[in-house]
Amino acid sequence: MNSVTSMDQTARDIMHANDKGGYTVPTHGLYPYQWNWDSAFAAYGFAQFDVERAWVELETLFSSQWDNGMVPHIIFHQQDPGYFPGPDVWQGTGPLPSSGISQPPVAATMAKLVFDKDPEMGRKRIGALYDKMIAWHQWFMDWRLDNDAVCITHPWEAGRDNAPDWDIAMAAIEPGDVGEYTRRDTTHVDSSMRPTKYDYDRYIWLVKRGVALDWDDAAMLDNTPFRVADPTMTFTLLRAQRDLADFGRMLGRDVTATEAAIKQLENGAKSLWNKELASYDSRDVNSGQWSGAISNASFLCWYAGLKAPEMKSVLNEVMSTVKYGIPSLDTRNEKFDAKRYWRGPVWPMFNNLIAMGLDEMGMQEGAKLRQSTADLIMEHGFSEYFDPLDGTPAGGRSFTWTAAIWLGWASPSAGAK
Ligand code: 2M8
Repeated sequence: MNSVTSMDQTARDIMHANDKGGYTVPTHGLYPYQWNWDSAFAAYGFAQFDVERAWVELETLFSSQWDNGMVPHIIFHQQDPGYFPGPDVWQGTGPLPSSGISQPPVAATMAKLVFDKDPEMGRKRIGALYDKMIAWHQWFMDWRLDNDAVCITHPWEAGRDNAPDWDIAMAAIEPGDVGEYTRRDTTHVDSSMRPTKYDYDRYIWLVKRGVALDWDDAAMLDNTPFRVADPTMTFTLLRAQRDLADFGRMLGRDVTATEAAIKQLENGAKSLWNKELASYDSRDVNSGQWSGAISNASFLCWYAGLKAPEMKSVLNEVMSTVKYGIPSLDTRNEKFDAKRYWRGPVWPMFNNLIAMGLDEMGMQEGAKLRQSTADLIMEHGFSEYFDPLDGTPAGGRSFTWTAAIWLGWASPSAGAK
């Protein structure tokens, strides 16, 4: 067993090794670019020992913002042949080479945690970022709502790429004309831990469609081959709007619009309640069907500031079926696959978000989840994700967000620094 001190040092070493100067890659090889929500977690990790570097991470992320307010999910600062699809496929239309979709907006929430580490420095840095965050959040409100819940237009947008949540919407796509392409991910990681070719054909088809429409929001909304109302997006945006409103009040800004957005998203959360499943769930907008999946995103309700008492027993039931944390899919679901990416494995950064909400609601499960995540990382290392039943590490190794949440939350020394 490793000591806490040596684990803390290893986590810092991983953050340094993945630091490309101004931005951090999730892990070398598999993900050689800057990813949106990975970077927000990286800022949180850096803030534990270098607050200045943490702000730079967020500032670099927002330097990729498009004119329409969108902050892309990947920023291709320099070409790397190890990843597909790269900038030539995506053809983003922003100031830097980028993808054409976004990712769960956790940046404002992570900025708040960074701010708290050094409020004096934070007051100097948050002003410019605040306006950019307002524009980004507004872009979601303008282009992504269905019944006031936030939708995704590509599975990669939710960050839970191959989750069963999208199975119905994916099945409705016929990617006949997708053409030849070569995946790179399966040269880095065993294919049993990654999405299938069926998934990738549809991922690439959707990218090509976006390119053909020049990533124009209105044109994309005109006809929506893939549109799913998603708890990840809805809950993270709701939480981020609350944190942004706090920043706004501190800065003496008018926060009326943000407060209205919070009300709207609270309403949207209601439209994600699947009565039959007795859980928050994803809803396919085109068919109106529920996915029927209790995922780790279902448990972001508390993080979003909702009381959600009815989710407590669901949480305890799901947690009782695994050794570590919260699986990305309820083990009792027939689609549960312990090592396949977002269809079963446990993701430490997701546990961190869920536990933030549990702690804030005064629920004891937050401490339990932190302990189980700490055990998982102590025993099995800093991998991208893990088998929730036995802890087998999966996906990429020396992973930025796992190191970051270790430093900020899971480590027994976190909070004591
Ligand atoms: C995974 O997604 C990328 C595409 O965005 C991929 O598989 O190529 C997801 O786990 C996503 O949530 C994450 O941000 C990204 C980098 O860690 O990898």
